[in-house]
Amino acid sequence: MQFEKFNPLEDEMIQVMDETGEIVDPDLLPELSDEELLKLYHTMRRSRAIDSVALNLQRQGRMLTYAPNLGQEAAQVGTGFALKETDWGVPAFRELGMWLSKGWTVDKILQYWYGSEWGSHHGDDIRLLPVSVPISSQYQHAVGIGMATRLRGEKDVVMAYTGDGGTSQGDFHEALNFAGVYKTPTVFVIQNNQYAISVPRVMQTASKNYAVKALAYGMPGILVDGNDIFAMVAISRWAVEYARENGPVLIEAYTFRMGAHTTSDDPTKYRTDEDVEPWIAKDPMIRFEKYLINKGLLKEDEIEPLIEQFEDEVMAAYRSIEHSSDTEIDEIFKYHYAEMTPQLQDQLDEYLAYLKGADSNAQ
Ligand SMILES: Cc1ncc(C[n+]2csc(CCOP(=O)(O)OP(=O)(O)O)c2C)c(N)n1
Repeated sequence: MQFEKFNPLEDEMIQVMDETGEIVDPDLLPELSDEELLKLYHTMRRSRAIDSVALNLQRQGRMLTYAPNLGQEAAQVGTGFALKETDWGVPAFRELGMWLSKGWTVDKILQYWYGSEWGSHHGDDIRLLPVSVPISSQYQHAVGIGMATRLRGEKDVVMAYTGDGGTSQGDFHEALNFAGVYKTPTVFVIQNNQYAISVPRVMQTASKNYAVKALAYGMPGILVDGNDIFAMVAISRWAVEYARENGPVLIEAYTFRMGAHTTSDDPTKYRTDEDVEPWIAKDPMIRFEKYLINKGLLKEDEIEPLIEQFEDEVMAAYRSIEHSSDTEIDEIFKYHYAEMTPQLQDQLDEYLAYLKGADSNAQ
């Protein structure tokens, strides 16, 4: 239970690998086979390939609004990697690396961003909730799932994500409060990427950091370098097992959103090159690549072909879903409950009658 006593009030951040790829805390270096190291790296690279292809497609008018993850790959992949197949992932909307770790396939992810809810239909065997746009509402769902697993006598863990902006929502505090009271098996991850759209961290909270918020709810809160894949894996592994046996944990992954909030946003309106510059050297991918090259698991000249290979794969996945059919109108009503309620059935009937009327008026 080495991190149970971590004191976020001291404002120290856990780091295992520095910006040059050097291991600065060997005691915390997680045990990972060569195969696992490459799996982590490939998942991070695949995530970046999806981002880059999706952004290009959006600019060509072939993709709807897209929320990029550039710079946050270690925070997402490192946390997702720590989950067992039977554990749950409960995302907000910027968790691409975790989605890939949980098995949501590239074609389905693109289908979702392409505007089809069928993209969220990733199969009952994948314990992953769909994207949640109402900020922090998913924290409540995560606590509920955790309570349900305990009522059923199961030992599954639920990992729930929000952003720094999400901590200002009432849902965030309600969820943490009841998780603390009922000791639910929840790992709360705050991806602190320094901005909630245009609102910077200083306008979001007067707390020393986000991890301290855990203390008020009676759970450990740990501040981690979110751009350090090894720190993220080490703390997430510990947190998942702590949550499984004892109760909730909060992790603040300290990172930076290198790109825009979404393709509808222009970050130059609210931040300068000087704000972004220091984070270029902290890039989680470059750091990890330096480590892998030093270890002999990757060669410098293998990186470009790998990027090309992944981007080609993403493009092929996109072609398989481009022009896929639209959601049928009754599907909007059908899936809220296992069976449609009479009220929903009335609303559907009313809408179908309206469509029929509009159609006959047009003739
Ligand atoms: C309840 C609610 N209020 C406002 C919005 C509009 N909105 C969408 S994203 C966002 C900012 C979220 O910031 P943060 O939680 O830091 O996550 P990030 O976008 O940085 O990943 C807001 C305010 C929303 N989706 N839901």
